[in-house]
Amino acid sequence: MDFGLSEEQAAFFEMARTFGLERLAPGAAVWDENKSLPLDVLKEAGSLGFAAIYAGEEHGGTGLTRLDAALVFEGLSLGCPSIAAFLSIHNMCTWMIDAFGSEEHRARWIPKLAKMDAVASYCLTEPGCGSDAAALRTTAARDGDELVLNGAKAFISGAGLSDLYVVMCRTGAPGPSGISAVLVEKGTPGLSFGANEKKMGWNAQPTAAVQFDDCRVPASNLLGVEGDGFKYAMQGLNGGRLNIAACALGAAQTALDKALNYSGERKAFGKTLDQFQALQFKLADMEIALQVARCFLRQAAWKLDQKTADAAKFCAMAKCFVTDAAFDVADEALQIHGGYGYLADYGLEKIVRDLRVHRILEGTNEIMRMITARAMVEE
Ligand code: FAD
Ligand code: 2MC
Repeated sequence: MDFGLSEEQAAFFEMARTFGLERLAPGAAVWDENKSLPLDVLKEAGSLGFAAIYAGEEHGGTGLTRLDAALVFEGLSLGCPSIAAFLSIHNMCTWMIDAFGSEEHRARWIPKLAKMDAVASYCLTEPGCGSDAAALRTTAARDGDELVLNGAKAFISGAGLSDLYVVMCRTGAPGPSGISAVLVEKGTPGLSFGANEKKMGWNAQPTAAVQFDDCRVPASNLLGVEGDGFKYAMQGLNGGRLNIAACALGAAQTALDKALNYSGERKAFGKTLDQFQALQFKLADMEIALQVARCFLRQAAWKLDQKTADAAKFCAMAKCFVTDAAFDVADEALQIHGGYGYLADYGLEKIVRDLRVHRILEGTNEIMRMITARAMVEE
């Protein structure tokens, strides 16, 4: 067993880390405060191959592995988890189109998505169902050569800004097998968006409802096979969950690095904080938690690359463990900064606000436990 990174993987990580620290970190606080997404910076990320990381090379994807992607998202989120996570959702959509789309879909969209000349959103959640995703009610009814969409999606990252929406909707009977995935382009009559939600974190990216009112698209916009959309959505989420975890990991590492530096400078009772054993043990526990999280995440990514039978279970377990551990580390890092941790200038409170939602989206950590337990019972 080789636990080290190959030379190539170390280079990908270094490239992403440098981009995260030099291109994302300096703007992160301002983007958060102004609630603005830096599309120009995202395009730069696209030019490095970070917008279609595990899409095939045929149409301009980068053709890397899930493990490589986990490294890239860890590196980027050292600078800003909100921007890195936005890119991760875009990557999930890009991969779904590359993996399940027709030759026409792939030739049309992958080159643009890979360069961030087009941005994609993933539309599964609805106002009435989030965790129980297979209960979704948005319909796509066939009318000649068209599909007519009606319904609403909630909490859609990138809604209003994105050029392309991968929409999971009902084309058949209740339950997962009646769900299909359909591509809807911005500008299609009948497609509209709610107001940008006011959020605790992830402020650099928009989140809004998406509404379909007799929204007509060509029937050829159906992604893959009718009735297989739920499975595509879940397969997309396997990789998405790894990436969301990787984003939490990178941001928590930044929080830990800040806490270590601060505890070496700040004095109390005549010595620096890092001389108190209680705080040394706290720092040690944080380091242990992140190293365990990193190993576990990379193992899960490796399993997805190898297509092992237990890969989906490992993606769920890693998402749950890593995002919980990363949030706890970020919160402890804030605590080590005392009152200064609570001030925006120190950068800790933003990380805590951003990482809170990693325990909720792409499947709550309760649902990750449910997936794990179901697999255990089946095994
Ligand atoms: P519910 O499903 O109503 O759950 C409420 C609570 O009950 C949770 O704690 C949940 O864990 C718990 N619960 C539910 N069922 C069970 C059970 N069986 N056992 C134990 N506990 C249970 N969705 C998209 O499709 N695309 C996006 O781009 C997207 N972006 C998002 C961005 C943000 C900022 C946020 C906040 C959400 C986003 N989501 C997106 C939606 C997100 O995936 C859902 O919020 C999430 O899946 C939970 O669904 P829900 O909010 O409806 O909660
Ligand atoms: N990988 C591959 N296939 C999967 C899968 C996975 N992770 N999960 C389910 N499937 C398949 C499953 O094998 C089954 O296929 P088949 O009929 O061939 O046996 C089919 O999908 C239906 O699965 P279930 O019978 O398990 O469906 P059920 O409704 O009981 O439960 C559950 C599905 C709870 C696991 C799913 O609804 C879920 O993951 N809920 C959480 C929703 C979620 O993650 N939302 C995230 C929205 S995106 C977001 O937040 C962003 C920020 C982008």
